[in-house]
Amino acid sequence: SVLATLDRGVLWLVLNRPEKLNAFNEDMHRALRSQLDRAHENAAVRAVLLTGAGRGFSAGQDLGDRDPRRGGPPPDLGHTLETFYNPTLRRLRSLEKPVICAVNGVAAGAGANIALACDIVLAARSARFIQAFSKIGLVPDAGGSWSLTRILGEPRAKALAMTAEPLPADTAAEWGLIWKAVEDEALMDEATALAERLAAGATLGLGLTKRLIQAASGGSFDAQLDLERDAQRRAGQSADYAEGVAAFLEKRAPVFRGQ
Ligand code: LHQ
Repeated sequence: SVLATLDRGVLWLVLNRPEKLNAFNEDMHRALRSQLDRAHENAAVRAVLLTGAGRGFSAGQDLGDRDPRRGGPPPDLGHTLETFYNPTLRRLRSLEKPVICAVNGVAAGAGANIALACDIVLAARSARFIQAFSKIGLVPDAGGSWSLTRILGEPRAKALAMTAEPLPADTAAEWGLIWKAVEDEALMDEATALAERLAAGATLGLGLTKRLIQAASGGSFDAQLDLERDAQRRAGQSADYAEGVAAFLEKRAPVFRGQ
């Protein structure tokens, strides 16, 4: 249910249940999680590119998985989050490699918020982000209550979450929720070029950059200066830094190895 290919340092992950708009069932969760673990462990993976097969990115939780009409006790969705969603969200954020998301079509519920947890989000102009939870009596999950509020502020976060109105890709870009909206036909070319460029870059430094920027919203200016010092100390000892400076002085293109 997740197609995975490693090409030029980019681990392509394609959510692949197109007949269900790539809604998440347990199988897809396991597959995505194990691929993200692979991305973490394998030094040959220098960037990840996440997208969806077919006309949607992901419709969130597969609502057919637990049909309430079948009866039985109410489900423990907290357990579902703890077991399946939260480890994946934590892995996406803690992975010290750039994760690019190409939102090829509708992204709803947890599907929208998984996209928003990626580092650089490109969306097809026809894509929409829907905080669908309120329509079925649920609350935003998969990190959405955090990312929407941090990025947009309470007024827009609350309106999106309470109304479940679809947010067009262009507006998402205008509001700073994503990096950019691009023409539908150009999405995969742009996302691939970006992922390949980053994968060929000084990825150790990019991983440290990711960690640093994510730490910023939780701390003070003073504490952040300390974190920058520590990260720069580490980056300054990397082979890529030596190569970057040598290439600059020799007026040639650098060859980075992510070390
Ligand atoms: C689907 C789904 C879907 C199954 C489309 N499931 N089949 C929840 C609970 C548990 C634990 C933790 O977390 C969560 C978090 C969540 O993610 S809750 C939110 C779940 N998602 C939604 O409520 C979105 C439901 N889907 C929709 O509102 C629409 O499908 C959207 C707006 C995404 C797309 O609309 P359309 O473009 O009109 O497509 P469609 O509705 O015709 O869907 C195409 C097919 O995909 C259709 O199947 P069919 O056999 O009739 O062709 C849908 O039933 C199926 N599908 N979403 N989440």
